[in-house]
Amino acid sequence: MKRIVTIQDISCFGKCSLTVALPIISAMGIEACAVPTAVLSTHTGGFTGYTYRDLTFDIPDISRHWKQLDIKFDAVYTGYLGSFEQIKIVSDFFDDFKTGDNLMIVDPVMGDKGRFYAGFTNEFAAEMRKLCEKADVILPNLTEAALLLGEEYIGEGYDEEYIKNLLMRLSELGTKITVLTGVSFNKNTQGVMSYNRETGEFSGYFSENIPGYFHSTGDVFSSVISGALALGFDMGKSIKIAVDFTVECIKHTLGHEKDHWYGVKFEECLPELIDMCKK
Ligand code: PXL
Repeated sequence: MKRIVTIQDISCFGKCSLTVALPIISAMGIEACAVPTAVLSTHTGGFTGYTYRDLTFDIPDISRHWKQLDIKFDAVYTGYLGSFEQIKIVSDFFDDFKTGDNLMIVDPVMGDKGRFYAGFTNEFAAEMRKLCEKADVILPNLTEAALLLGEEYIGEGYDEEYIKNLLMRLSELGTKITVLTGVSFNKNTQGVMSYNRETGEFSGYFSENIPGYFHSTGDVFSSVISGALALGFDMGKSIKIAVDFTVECIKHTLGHEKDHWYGVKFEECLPELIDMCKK
């Protein structure tokens, strides 16, 4: 049985980060372990008045205990990190648990649609860039890619050459595989493009573009791709499973956006994810 540790916040209400990653990873038949980076009453994407308890300084103690127990992970997957200091501590966590044949996967969660999520700064983005330098796989969206490279966000009207160039420059951070999400060359399709620095190969996988904004779909995608890679699927197949499942979750939420504006109804789609992993 494979084992993943995911490092991100727990937003107690709102369906994102750990409350998405843990059930998805478990459904894929993988042992799911968690390092909570912060406890929030809700996520920050549309709620006001949320509580925030920082757990940065619990992380080294958790790491120390797990090292004593000699616990090993097939993948370490990081998502939303709540503070600048946390990035350095998570970087130490990578040093503690990298074995040479496991995967360090970073979703550099910082923003979307050209804007930072609440509380993030350029200083944070510069530090996140350093964590990406230590990763095997990074999973930025177009906004996060621009923030990592310190350049202007281009949200539409770009072509394949622009995306390939972005991927190559991101991979110069040192990552083996760079997966760029939310890529859309026309209004009917949306998907991801990836670049493998070792083989020099680009690949793309696109599905239908469903208009609207669906919170937490980045966390759904990243959890699934992390699980698929840990299970040993190749990059192409892992991307396909992650895109197809994310689109299923969005379709399942369509028509229920008023009650489920804060996160997609991924739960009822988990049986399909289990099937996708069998094929
Ligand atoms: O889905 C990314 C995410 C994770 N965690 C928290 C967030 C967000 C996005 O808004 O607010 C707390």
